[in-house]
Amino acid sequence: MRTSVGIIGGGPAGLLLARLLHRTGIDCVVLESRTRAYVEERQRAGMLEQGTVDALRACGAGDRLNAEGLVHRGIELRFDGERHHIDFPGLTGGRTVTIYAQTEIVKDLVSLQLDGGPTLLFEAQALAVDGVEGGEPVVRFLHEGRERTLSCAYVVGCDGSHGIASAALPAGASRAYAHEYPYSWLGILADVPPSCEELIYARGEGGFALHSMRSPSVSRLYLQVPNGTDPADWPDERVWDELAARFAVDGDWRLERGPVTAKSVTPMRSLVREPMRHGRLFLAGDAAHIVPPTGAKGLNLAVSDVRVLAQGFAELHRSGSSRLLDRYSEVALTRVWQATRFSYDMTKMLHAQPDSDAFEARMQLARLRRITASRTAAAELAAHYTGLPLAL
Ligand code: RFL
Ligand code: PHB
Repeated sequence: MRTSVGIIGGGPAGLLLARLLHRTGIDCVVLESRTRAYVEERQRAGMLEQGTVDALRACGAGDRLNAEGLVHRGIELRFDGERHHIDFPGLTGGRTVTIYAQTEIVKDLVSLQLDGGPTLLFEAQALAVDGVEGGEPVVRFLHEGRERTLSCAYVVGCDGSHGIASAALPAGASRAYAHEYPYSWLGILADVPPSCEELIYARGEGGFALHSMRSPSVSRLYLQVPNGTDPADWPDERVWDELAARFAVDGDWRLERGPVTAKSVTPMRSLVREPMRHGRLFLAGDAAHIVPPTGAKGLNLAVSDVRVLAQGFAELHRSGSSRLLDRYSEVALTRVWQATRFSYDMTKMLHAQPDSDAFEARMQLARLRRITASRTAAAELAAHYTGLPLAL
């Protein structure tokens, strides 16, 4: 097989890139190692920045998003038994965020691609990328029981945090900056209407808790748990009791409980690869960087990466100029480092330190009090949460 842009990974980054390239007349092939059902059901992100929503609409993937997405005008910060609303439009000149599950974005993009879009192969596992420093890199992959090759002008690794594309960067060509956090998130999906209208980020007695949602009838909730936690040690009743304790406030508020339909534990880490390109290989999305989910930035960064890349490829296709493509890593990393810093600060501000450092706990409260007392501090949080502009 031969194509202009070989894309490894059919998650949000790979599928959106394929869609954007297709619309500018550039041919590409997407190789996805899992089945269609698996990628469409994988529970992950839910909070979309305005720019992400705009990008999905602009490429024709906005129909269901417009009908089913829940527009949110802020979040609630909960600590010390108090509730504080952060008003996004008021603090950012009108910006909002939207709840629309990653599973639904993937379904929308897959169905557009299978309906006359570029080739998308499921159960096609990339094994290696060869020749990224030469003129025609080749992706070797396994499909239907045999090894095949895809020759490309360029390869984009959109294969997530456990993919193989980053391994094709020769030692010394790119550096990984990483940070591990001493806690994980236990996430549940529950068939119960959300107990809130906005997301609640709570710094509770026993640690962090987040109340999110997927629809007016489905809630998504997370609890900070120690690294290495086995979800089997958290029967549903224990999860609900702990959530209720961490969300407890002075005054009237109740956490509604319902049947739990999914439960999993995710470790938290930050990682940035710099640069995000070597020769004819580009990395985008989680293949290039990981953020802890506290800032809700992972999917949004994947989308902004591929928007930059798609514009670079479009310029090359149109005019033969690689000016923008050559700036990809620099442009993308400017945004990536800001989101990495924001996610890190949100994480450190809201999670209980396992060694219960009393001084650190007071620092967390001082940060939260500043955000709720100062319009400037709140505006800074709102600007990052709703998404910094993408400077192309
Ligand atoms: P993905 O989604 O991991 O997709 C990578 C795809 O590559 C495939 N693959 C391969 N294909 C072929 N050959 C190989 N050798 C391959 N190896 C892997 C995989 O099967 C997969 O289909 O990466 P992508 O596209 O970069 O998208 C990134 C996002 O998925 C991720 O950043 C977000 O889910 C992070 N995230 C959140 N981001 C937000 O912006 N807002 C949120 O509210 C939010 N909440 C979250 C999150 C992530 C979470 N977890 C589970 C990590 C909440 C959680 C709990
Ligand atoms: C989610 O809805 O899954 C979600 C929302 C906000 C976050 C993380 C996850 O910060």
